[in-house]
Amino acid sequence: MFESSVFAKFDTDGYVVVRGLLDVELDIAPVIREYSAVLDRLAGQWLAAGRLTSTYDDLPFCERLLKIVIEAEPAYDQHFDISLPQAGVTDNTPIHNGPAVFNLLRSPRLLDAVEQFVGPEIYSNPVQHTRIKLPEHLLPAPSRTGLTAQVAWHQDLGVVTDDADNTDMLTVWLPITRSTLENGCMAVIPGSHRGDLALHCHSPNPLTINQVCIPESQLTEKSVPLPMDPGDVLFMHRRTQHSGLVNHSDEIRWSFDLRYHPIGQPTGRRWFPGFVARSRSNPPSEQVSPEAWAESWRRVRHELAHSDDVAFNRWKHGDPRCA
Ligand SMILES: O=C(O)CCC(=O)C(=O)O
Ligand SMILES: [Fe+2]
Repeated sequence: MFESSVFAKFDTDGYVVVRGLLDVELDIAPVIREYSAVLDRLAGQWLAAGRLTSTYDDLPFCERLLKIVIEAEPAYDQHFDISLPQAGVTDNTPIHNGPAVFNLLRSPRLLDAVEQFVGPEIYSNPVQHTRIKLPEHLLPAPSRTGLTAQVAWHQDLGVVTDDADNTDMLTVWLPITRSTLENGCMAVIPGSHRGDLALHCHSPNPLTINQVCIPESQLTEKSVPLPMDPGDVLFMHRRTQHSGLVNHSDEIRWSFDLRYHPIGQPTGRRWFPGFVARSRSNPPSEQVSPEAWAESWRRVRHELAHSDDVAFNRWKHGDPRCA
């Protein structure tokens, strides 16, 4: 059980970092191994397509990815992400839903912690990503997205549809590599969760707190950067204002962001598949099969590929307030 100071910090500031919560060997190392295999496959394909001169298979994951992206300039983020994009999905849209990722989402260490925030009936919300960010000065333009570059100020409640306004959604952010002030750690505005949901606009990033409502200088002034090491976990309220800083370093900054809430509450992204991560009242309802989880994403991919694009958020393009 966490000490009461953890919840006091969360209630007052809208976030709390718990150090060393995860087991690096059990929770994180298998994910890196799994992604190394993904990169191995991609490197082979890009070599065969003449985009690479070598597969660089003697390098560890981060150094290898860096070399490959600089040389081949691929749109690499979607090959690694654990969710689908919000538009343009086809039957061939890449997505990675491997067993090591599934085990991370269901890590008993993680769920024991989440349970203390959201209770014993835990749903894994499908708003989930991995962000593998290259140094921004080395990031080729075709590879630059919200998953690979800085993330502007926003509230996570702003990225879901309004049916989830009362969902007790908890954001869980965890680094796979160390995240530092220099390489673009997370930054938060303490206490901002006590305010309302601010107007979000579609630029400069998709879904950014409107600069007229809250000027960026005001956010930056109150911003608290959160350097974290692998094993540390950040828990964040759905209205906490936060951003992912620019990676000014020469190293990769890699993280996962996940969300959980009580079973039965709207996810705010109804087209995507979540799952029962833990149910103390009905254990057989828990999703325990990594294959079934991966299959649920493939099924949705197929459905979206054969239907019109659906609206994923509450903010309209061209809102006059965003001009
Ligand atoms: O990792 C980042 O840069 C941003 C992540 C984020 O916005 C989140 O976890 O909600
Ligand atoms: Fe966020």
